[in-house]
Amino acid sequence: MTTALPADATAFLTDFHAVAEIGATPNAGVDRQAATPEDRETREWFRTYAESRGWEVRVDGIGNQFALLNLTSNAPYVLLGSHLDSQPLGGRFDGAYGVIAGLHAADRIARRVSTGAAPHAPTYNLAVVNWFNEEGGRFAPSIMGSSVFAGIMDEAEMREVRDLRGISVREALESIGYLGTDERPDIASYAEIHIEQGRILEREGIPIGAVDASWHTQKLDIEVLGEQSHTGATLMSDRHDALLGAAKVIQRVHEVTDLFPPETLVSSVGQLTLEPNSPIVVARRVHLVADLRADDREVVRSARDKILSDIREIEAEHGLVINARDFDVRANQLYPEAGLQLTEQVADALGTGARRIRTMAGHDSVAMNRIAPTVMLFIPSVDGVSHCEREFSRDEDMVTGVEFLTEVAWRLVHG
Ligand code: HGY
Ligand code: MN
Ligand code: MN
Ligand code: MN
Repeated sequence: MTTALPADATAFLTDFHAVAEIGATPNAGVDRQAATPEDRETREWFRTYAESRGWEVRVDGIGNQFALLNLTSNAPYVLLGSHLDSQPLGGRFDGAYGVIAGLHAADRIARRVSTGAAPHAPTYNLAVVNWFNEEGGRFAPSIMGSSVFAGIMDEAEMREVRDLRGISVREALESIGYLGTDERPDIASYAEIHIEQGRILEREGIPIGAVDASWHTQKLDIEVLGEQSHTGATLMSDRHDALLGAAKVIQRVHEVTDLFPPETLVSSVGQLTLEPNSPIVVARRVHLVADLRADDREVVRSARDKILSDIREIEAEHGLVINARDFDVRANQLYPEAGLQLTEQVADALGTGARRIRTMAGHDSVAMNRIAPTVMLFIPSVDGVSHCEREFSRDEDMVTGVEFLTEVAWRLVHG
């Protein structure tokens, strides 16, 4: 007989599984790309949750959505959050877990404050955010909303970024009614909880990860230009085949990665578009994006340099023009020691244990860590998979994470 979960835990799981139904895909994933109708539906869910508790909801100029709880007058906000947008055919936990956990942590704190459980009057107010377009699947670069908020990216410029169909961020946000004008809240500190998307916590049986550093990541945005011609009538010696060139670029990215010790550098080309994309036409143009990541920025830099010099060889061999540019570059960074020690104190208080861990995945905390004291927490991922329908985290780990985030936020609010 399973022991009954506390009411708070049941309430969280009910909300989490309800949101997972929005944009649900056949094999338990979700497809809720930025500024799509599915994204709008989760935003409506977020707004209803907040407004039903009397919290103020704001939307800023790049679609970031905030729920504000005023616990004390004239004070900045402890901000909890993550993102509700997903990858195409993505997982239902990535991002969404952290937003719903943030809302439930805020709800528990609001109830504690209203019942006088606070050791003293809160020092700060509390807010929860659903960041716009963390995933960058539809609109690149990724981590867009929080990077604009942190002043790392320019709002006007990001609003004009277009998807593969030529729709701009501005047009897409207008179409779902989320191109806001509201003032952004002042932030005292930021805390985010997220699935690990790796295997370490699961393998070690530890329920909480304290993120102490993020990997260096960048993309290479590559355009291969050849010459369109007939796949039958054109002599092989006359062909300038952009897709053949692109295939060799993809192979070289992988071969360069293999030059480094295993798992030192990770890379993949996950996006490719082809023109004109006809079976009897030699391709004129291919656009592809290579993702390069390493703990050590020098590894990424030397791999990038090697790939660029190999591209020159492929260009000459096939009579192509290949343009490659650095894109979405995020320097590796450390998370503050104070936040790690706070996490370890909460782990002691709750008896959960925690271990320090680096993140290879990008997160909104990577942007927020540039402007505010930041705490980043992980919960285990089953099999370490993510950005796929198979992504999974266990209810008990999610429940532990919400309780943990609540304690972290409680201490931050009474800082
Ligand atoms: O870049 C990342 O790893 C994140 O999923 N956007
Ligand atoms: Mn994420
Ligand atoms: Mn993701
Ligand atoms: Mn040949």
